[in-house]
Amino acid sequence: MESTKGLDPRDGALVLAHVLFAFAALLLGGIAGMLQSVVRGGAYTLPGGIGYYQLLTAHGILMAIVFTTYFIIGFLYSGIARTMGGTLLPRVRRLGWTGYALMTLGGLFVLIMILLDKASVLYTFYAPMKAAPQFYFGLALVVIGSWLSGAGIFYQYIYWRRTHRGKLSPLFGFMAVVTMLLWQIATIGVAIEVVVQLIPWSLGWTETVNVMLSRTLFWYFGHPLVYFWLLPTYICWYVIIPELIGGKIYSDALARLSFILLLLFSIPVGFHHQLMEPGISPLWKYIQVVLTFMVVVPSLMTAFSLFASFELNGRAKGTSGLFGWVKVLPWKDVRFFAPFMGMLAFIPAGAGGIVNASDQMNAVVHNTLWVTGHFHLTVATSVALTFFGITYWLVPVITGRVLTSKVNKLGIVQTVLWLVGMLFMSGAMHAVGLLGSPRRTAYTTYQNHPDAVLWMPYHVAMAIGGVILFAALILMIVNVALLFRAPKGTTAYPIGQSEAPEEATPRFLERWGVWIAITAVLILFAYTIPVMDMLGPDTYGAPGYQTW
Ligand code: HAS
Ligand code: CU
Repeated sequence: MESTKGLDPRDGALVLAHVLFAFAALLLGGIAGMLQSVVRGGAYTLPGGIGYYQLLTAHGILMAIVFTTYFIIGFLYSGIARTMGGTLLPRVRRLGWTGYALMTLGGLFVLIMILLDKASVLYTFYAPMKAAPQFYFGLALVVIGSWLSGAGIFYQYIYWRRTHRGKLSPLFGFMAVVTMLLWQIATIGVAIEVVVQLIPWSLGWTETVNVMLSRTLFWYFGHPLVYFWLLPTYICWYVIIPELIGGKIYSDALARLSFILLLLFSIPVGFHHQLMEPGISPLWKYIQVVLTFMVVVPSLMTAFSLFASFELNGRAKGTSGLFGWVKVLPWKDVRFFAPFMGMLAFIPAGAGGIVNASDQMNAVVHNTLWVTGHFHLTVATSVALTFFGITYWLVPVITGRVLTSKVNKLGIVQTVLWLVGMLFMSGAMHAVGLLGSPRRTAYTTYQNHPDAVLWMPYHVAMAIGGVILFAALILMIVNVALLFRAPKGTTAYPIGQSEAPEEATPRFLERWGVWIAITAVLILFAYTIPVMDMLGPDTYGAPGYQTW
């Protein structure tokens, strides 16, 4: 194990640039989110000709794409620097900065087009809604930038392996490689959609677009996208949390196996977002649903592993009984408390996902606010709270400061406020979704239809939640600012140690060629025939629409 001193300042600058950009996006996206919730609650109309869908597009992209991607890349770079060599190789740092520059340039294009109201197509940018070409160019640049950032991570890892022959790679590094591998393979789908279909179409070079194909390519990417958010969250839960509670990683081998399974099964499952769509045969939907249930397994393994780690820690500290271990967890430490609340939220969140994936139940919840409730629990609670938890030690590690007890306390308040806001908002979304209230819809009473009248109290609860969440978000921004004013001191980068010796981890887990090949086979199996159907002679192309 390397020493636990801070980061090389040059690496710290790269990481901080990513993290601060992420929080700027969170602030802007949060303003949009709060406004949406009060508009939908019927309490407010947007000024200055801002459209509801324009705002919703900005919210989705800033939160789901910008906040997550920047935070993740920053966090991964910090961890590979810390665990694989103590500093980034100059070439890796260059790749990181080039990726950052390209993503930022592309992101600015995207944002400007949304602000100009030329791209109110929501974060899934479904065709045949047609945005201005610059919007799609921006997206392509973001993807290319992220590929360079990923390449940096691979390079550092390959160099480490070459200079440490026969040694097991550090768990953090291994997990960072899986995360970026998942991302590189998944983004191929959206890159094809954007470059081959959407750009020529929005430039007017092609008249129509194959909608089924574009949605399929999107969800080929869209599902692994949600695991791209989840894997770094799992890195924190597997690698960082054991150290913060003063315990050990339960099993290095199990952690690696669960990441490999997530790589294999995250991609060939996009149809679970398209269960209600025509044009895909039920057989292939069924097959992808089976694969979806496979991808639940590594999450259950993760839950098991976390419980084991907590329980062993409790036993080592002399607790007994079924829940004795709960008593020795560091409840007053926000670095633990926030991610732990994320884990807790992930239990109902994951259960909701299993509901979504079940075909008959998907017919009930699809396109309703239930789905919005689902992803506000997964990404906006489990993932977001974990990223907040990471921030409380990552920023001090980089700036050479300490987490003061004041910021720690504010952090706990922030977490609780976030949870309360989410309970109102996501809880109401789940409930009203079951009553049929649609997602992606501005305020309307449908001419005072009795159903819509029934929905209104839930929409008001969503708005209350939205306002509480906004207050929590502002507090988070304040906390980040306070971290920069904390007293100087040393903060250790918390990397957990494994219970078992290095030999306990089978080496085949690092046979990347095998895992990539199996991933490719699974993808080809799940997608080849349905995509050939979509390219067949009787497919219909749609012209573009500007619906806003
Ligand atoms: Fe999902 C839609 C199915 C997980 C995000 N999902 C979405 C959308 C997003 C999203 C953003 O099958 C909307 C996309 C859009 O705009 O249309 N989802 C699943 C399934 C899972 C799942 C089966 N989703 C996630 C995660 C996300 C995410 C993770 C983000 C991070 N989802 C769907 C489906 C749809 C969908 C359909 C389409 C719906 C539709 O019709 O449009 C599973 O992978 C979940 C597995 C998770 C578990 C939980 C394990 C629990 C753990 C915590 C342990 C806790 C501890 C603490 C140890 C089985 C690991 C305990 C302590 C104590 C004291 C008790
Ligand atoms: Cu999915």
